[in-house]
Amino acid sequence: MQRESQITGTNFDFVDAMSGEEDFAIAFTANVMKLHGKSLDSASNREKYLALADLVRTFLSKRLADTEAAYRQEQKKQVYYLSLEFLPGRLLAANLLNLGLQQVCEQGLRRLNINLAELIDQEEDPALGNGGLGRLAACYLDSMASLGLAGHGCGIRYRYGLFEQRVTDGYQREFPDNWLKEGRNEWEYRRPEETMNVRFGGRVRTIANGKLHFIHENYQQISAVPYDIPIAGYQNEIVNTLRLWSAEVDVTYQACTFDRHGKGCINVIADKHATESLTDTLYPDDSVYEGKLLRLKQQYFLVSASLQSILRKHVVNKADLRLLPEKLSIHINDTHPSLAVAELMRLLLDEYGLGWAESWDITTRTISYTNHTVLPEALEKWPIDLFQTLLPRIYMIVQEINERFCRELWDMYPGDWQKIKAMAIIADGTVHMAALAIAGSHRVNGVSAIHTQILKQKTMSDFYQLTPQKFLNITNGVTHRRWMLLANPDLAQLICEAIGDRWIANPDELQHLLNFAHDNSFCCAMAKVKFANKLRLAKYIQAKYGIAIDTCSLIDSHIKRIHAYKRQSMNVLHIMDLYNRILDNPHADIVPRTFIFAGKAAPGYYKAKQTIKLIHALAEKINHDPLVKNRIKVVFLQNYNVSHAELIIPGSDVSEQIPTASMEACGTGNMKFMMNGAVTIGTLDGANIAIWEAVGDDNIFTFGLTADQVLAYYRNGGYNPWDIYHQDLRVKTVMEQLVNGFFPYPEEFRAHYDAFLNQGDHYFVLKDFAQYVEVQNKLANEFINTELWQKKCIANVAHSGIFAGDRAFAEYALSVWDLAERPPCLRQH
Ligand code: NTF
Repeated sequence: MQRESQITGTNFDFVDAMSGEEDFAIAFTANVMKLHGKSLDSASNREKYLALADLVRTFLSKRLADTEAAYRQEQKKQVYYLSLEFLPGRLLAANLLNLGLQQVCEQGLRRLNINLAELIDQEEDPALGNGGLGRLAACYLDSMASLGLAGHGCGIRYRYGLFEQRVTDGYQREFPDNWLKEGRNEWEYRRPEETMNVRFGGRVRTIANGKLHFIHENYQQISAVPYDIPIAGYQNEIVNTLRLWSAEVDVTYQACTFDRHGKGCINVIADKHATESLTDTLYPDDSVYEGKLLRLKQQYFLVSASLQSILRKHVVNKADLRLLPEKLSIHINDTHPSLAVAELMRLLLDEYGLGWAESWDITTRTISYTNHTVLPEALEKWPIDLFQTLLPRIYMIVQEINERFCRELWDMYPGDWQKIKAMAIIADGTVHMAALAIAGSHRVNGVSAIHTQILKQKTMSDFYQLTPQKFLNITNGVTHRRWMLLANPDLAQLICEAIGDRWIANPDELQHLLNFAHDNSFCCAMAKVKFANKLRLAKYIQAKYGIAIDTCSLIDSHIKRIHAYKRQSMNVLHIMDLYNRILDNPHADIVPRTFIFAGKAAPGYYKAKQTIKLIHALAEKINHDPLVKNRIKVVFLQNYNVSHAELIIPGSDVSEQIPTASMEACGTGNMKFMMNGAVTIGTLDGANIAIWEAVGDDNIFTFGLTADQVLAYYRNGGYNPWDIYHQDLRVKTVMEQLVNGFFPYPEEFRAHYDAFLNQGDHYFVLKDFAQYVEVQNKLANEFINTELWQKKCIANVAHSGIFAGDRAFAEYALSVWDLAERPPCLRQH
């Protein structure tokens, strides 16, 4: 009772606090009847969930309308965050928390003998993103609303989300993620009256009568229908929107022609489905660019529909277009929406009749860009012919931008063709999207200090030299409301009891927890919370996979996309080595460990899929070996999503963050583990470095090559992994085990073996292996000293304040979007 009122408060406007639960129960029962024509007794949990979500939506609706009206009246500067991906996670629990309804709802349902947690479990977890980039976008939406800033997401309403992963015999299989089974999502508002039309293909005719006019003809026009998902701020009455666009064709007025084949309306309907397939699926590649026509089409569809509707709203409000940069900001999340630069130019030039210089000035002052990766395979470069055929007018504009840009470069660097070519937006038969994004933005940011440094010194060094004032770093942040209050309510409660609840509004206050590092009763209570979370996780694993895990064991989790640079395979090699130590000495004193893996591999990424197979082969071998005596368990959780992360992170002791240094732009899982008291084992890359700086050497386990060392190796042609093979018996043994029948699949892991030994070990797994094993041993020894370990956990939570999304977002507000008001969490600094 006390706990809930402390961390959620109650803000239920149509009932007073005393009778709230009862009225809630009545309203809920009536809603089940209204929605399903059923009494509560005969309604299924899914039906109850839908009725509850619908009830909660009524609270959101009013606030959504009020927020919109208030913004209009105050003429507040708006931010539009354009992203091809959003991973919002389940919304019911988040909305209850943010609306302050958690307590009244939980208790009202309890009166009806309904367990809220069971209804929460009925919600689909929308998988409209691949991983970190999409989840970050969702965290920022939460922060924008919670800080009371007018920030909205613009994305695509994919009919099917990221594929559902099922593993059979260790092999990943993909199934469509049919998240809109019922045809709609319970949170969204369809707004057909705000439909925009997006044009593809055709040709452009130029007419010169005093001024040049560009007539776009013979194009295919596709309707973009917006669906708005309300995003509630944390107990502040604000509700912003996430606007998702869907490709739709209205055939009501389309005559069916009955030709001699007698097909009639069949053709019309078939065409409708073909056109609408534009927004059917999310591309499942993470950090890899897929040069497919449909992807470019999706990018333009999102950008064009969003910008048309943003400009229309601006003009309807009778605002001057020249004031656009003062009235709104358009942010592009990685290069995927960078067509926004050309589309904004098109709208200003062709639709609103402005001149080039003025349009360019408005565009560059309105748009800003975040880069999220330096991996070359993720850099988008579209072939000219494909680009030009699909977007003829946009291509003309990109050509003009490129010409003017190159002229400027020529003035700066006369004769330096090589430099100009390296920076050109159109070069080598392709359109370079990152170059377009940089040229068209007034701010370009990286997502961690080291990543920004690599952008400045390497990946974008020419651009940095040209316009250093554009570049800045904003280290990512995540919402502690979802990742602490919702995912780990017992920890949140414990913290409130110790230091009060001000940390919820200002996570820097978590520092006060350091005063409790020597307080036995607090340390005990914290250990108890962790144990309860481990138990919850263990129960899930037992129920789902029939694997019993030891809740006293060290739970070590590696959960993220499966990718060679994230080095799940190095984790596997360490577990093999640990196992070998038991085989060599069955009585070896080994700290009991549970290794948890979860993550999807891109369907076309053979080696990543084989890593999943390898993890399963290892689990099969170890989990059933009587010699191991349950001292090691390996578990792979299928179909990793936001909800799984909410379960695994609070129940973990150790957070695996072991990418090849220089490759992980930032990482955000690392922050979520940290704020839940897990200790990081990590390389000095991305935000791991910031975590290390925050917690100090004693509270993190770092190892391996630094980014500078890795980059130096690349410059000098790599290293020879066979040297390590010959020097380190442990490495030799695990390498041989990949191919010598140790696993009952002799040729299955040949690709891994070859990548490590015969192809130069591009990700430096063998190079970092010895140090990794060493810190793993150190970590296990420190884990058994529970007092010492508890202090590490506290230090991690206490120093996690700077990784709150509110801090990151506030930095954007101040340094990128130039929002007039200072967000509250920056006011005190
Ligand atoms: C990801 N980038 C990075 O790989 C992560 O390190 C980072 O934490 C997140 O972005 C969020 O910034 C991508 O997913 C992409 F698409 F850019 F490759």
